[in-house]
Amino acid sequence: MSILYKRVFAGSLRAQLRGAQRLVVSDRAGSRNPNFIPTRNQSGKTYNVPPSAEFVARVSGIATMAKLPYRDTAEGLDAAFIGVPIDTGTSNRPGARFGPRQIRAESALLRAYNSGTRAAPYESLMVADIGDINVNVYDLKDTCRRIREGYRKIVATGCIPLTMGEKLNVFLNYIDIKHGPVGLIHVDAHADTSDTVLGEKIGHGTPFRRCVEEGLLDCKRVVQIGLRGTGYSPDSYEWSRAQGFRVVQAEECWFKSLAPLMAEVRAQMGSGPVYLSFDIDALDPAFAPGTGTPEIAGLTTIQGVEIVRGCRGLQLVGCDLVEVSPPYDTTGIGTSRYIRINVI
Ligand SMILES: [Mn+2]
Repeated sequence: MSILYKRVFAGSLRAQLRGAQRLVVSDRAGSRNPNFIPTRNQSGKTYNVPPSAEFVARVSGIATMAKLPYRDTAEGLDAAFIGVPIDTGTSNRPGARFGPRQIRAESALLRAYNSGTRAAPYESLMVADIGDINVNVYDLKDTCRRIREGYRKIVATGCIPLTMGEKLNVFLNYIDIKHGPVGLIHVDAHADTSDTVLGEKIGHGTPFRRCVEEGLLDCKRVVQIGLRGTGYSPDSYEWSRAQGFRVVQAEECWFKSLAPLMAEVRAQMGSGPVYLSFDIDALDPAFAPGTGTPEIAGLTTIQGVEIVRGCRGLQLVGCDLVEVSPPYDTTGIGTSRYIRINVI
């Protein structure tokens, strides 16, 4: 062990121990890079870094997302995890209201660096967990109002929301306030473009129809990937194509890498603002059974990761990963939640 390494390691360990004493997290507590000074350029603040499980037991502390600090405001953050624990809009099996809480619990397994991509998110972004929208489990319309109110405040700070919850069109409402119509990368087994379901305009099968009606999407910069299964007509995706969306059905994804597709998607999105909406049921239920409307013959986990990595370089203004329903993940190892937190 070199003297330099000893010094660095000792410094890191002291930081780790400070984190350990506080049990939740400490700024810089996870850094192992001797030259890393985690300051945020805009504000001069240090970055939030989760404590490394080498020094702070994963099972200790409060179960925030990725063991990041909890903040009650998005002020000063570049990005923030936020939960929308609701499943009142589901058409089939409920349970997604438990998704955000369970994902947070299982996110304790995340580490600070990705060895495959060399990604080091805590060295370039100020991130925290800002808790949940206080939803109304009895009233979906009131929940949408509460989401709008909450997200407007987040957007006003310049923070990018990383949402966990149920899919609703309201997430794109807030983005429109700041950016105008956005490009959309929608990864899902379902197009979610129904007009009404049981006479209702708001549900988890209608969000992108509403988004188009409200002018929230730059329709030439919309792609839907992984669509499959039975529908209400021979071509369930006709309406999407008529709007100018690119539709990539699951059959086009079978047996192949999606890296070439994502190169085309990046060209389609260009330099404009893009929203990424990832429904966990895009993945095959063999990988992610914990969801309300599973469809067979879906994407693999590898393809899911290729899609996320293929978004590198885009101007992402918001992301969500939705429809995780822990009660249907009976494997006991939290497969779908684990996949989800890694995708995030
Ligand atoms: Mn879906």
